[in-house]
Amino acid sequence: MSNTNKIKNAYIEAKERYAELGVNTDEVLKQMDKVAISMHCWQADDVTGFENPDGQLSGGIQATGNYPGKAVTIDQARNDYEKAMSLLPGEQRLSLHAIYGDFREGKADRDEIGPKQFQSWVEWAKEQQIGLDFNSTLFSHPKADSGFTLSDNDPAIRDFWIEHVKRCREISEYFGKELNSRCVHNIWIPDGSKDTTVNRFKHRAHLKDSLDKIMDDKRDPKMMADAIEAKLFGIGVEAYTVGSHEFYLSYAVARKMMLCLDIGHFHPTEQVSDKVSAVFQFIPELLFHVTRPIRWDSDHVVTLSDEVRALFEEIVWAEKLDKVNVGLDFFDASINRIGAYVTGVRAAQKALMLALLNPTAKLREYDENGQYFERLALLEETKSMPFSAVWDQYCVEKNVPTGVDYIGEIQQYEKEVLTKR
Ligand code: RNT
Ligand code: ZN
Repeated sequence: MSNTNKIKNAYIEAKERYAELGVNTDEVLKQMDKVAISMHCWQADDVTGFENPDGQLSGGIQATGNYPGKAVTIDQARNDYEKAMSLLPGEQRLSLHAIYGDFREGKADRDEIGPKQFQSWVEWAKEQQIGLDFNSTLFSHPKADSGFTLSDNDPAIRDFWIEHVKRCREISEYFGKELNSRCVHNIWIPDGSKDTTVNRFKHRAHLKDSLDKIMDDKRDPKMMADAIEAKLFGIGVEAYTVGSHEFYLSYAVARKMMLCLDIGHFHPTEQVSDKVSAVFQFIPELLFHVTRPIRWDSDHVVTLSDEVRALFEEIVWAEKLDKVNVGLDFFDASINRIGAYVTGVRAAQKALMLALLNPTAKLREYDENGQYFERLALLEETKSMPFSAVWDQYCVEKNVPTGVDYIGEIQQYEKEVLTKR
């Protein structure tokens, strides 16, 4: 029997098993297409970008490892994204950072960039038939050396970064219009300090004021939407982070904006999944940075971990699938970077599929009737349902490798392309 037939047969059996629990797997396969994962551009080159290829990554984040094959030109990076996306089922988008502009025709500082530096990205995205998301880059720059950007005490520094973010919002709107697909623009700043800070209030007041100035510049909400990303701490910024969760949660509620929840940006025992149903009571739309923190915000490649599964379950159970934007955020320089992409995106997609395959109607019924033993037992049993048969079927339908087959494809790409760099 051919492999495709084996997969088909396994799927037919799995479909029956899930149907017994009231789950329609054909519907699940259709729903999978409604969520486009926004693949982050920065895994391909360890967050270096093309503005200054020799530049040092700053801002309390770090890509460790020295695996060969890092993309150093814009063409190499695009090749890598194309390769990764060719091995992924379902819909993708690409999330660009401002430092990934096309500077081949001339440098432009952060307060000078505009659609011009991103025109070739739009052309590329049109060819790929994908949407683009965007991120202001407020790190890896001499004007971030004080450790503060939008919240710096020096008004000249704040103005420089305010202008940068305004330009990034213009670029985001341009992406939305050109690609006919709204662009999500995310703002994360590294601001903070290593040791006890007396002027905590002052810096946060500066940040509030800077954000207000930025948002005064009205953009078409159908073409772009802003999200703000909080953080607990960074390397060298252990004592004080200006853009904390409370700060941005309050700002997002007050100004009716999207909040970005990065799974790595909370205390290690805090469950970000539990925040979904809380925050959605007050904020209509969320962005997630799906990542894998190990002990701290280490940005490991996403795997099918309990927390990632719980996150997607909460989104599905809150019936907010159409109100979430799923971005990824990891940068591991110690392994094949394309392999990192494919493994990470697939893990997020698997978590989504597993959440959709839950017998939610039955579970809700048990929940509401106070049948907690039954709820517990059914949740346990779902863990050993034939999920892989549905996943393989999805990959076959999308014409991408099933199971472990993508490992070989990535090894070949490494041999033919990456090792020649
Ligand atoms: C940093 C934030 C942020 C960055 C990217 C590169 O802790 O998570 O999202 O990882 O902007
Ligand atoms: Zn993040």
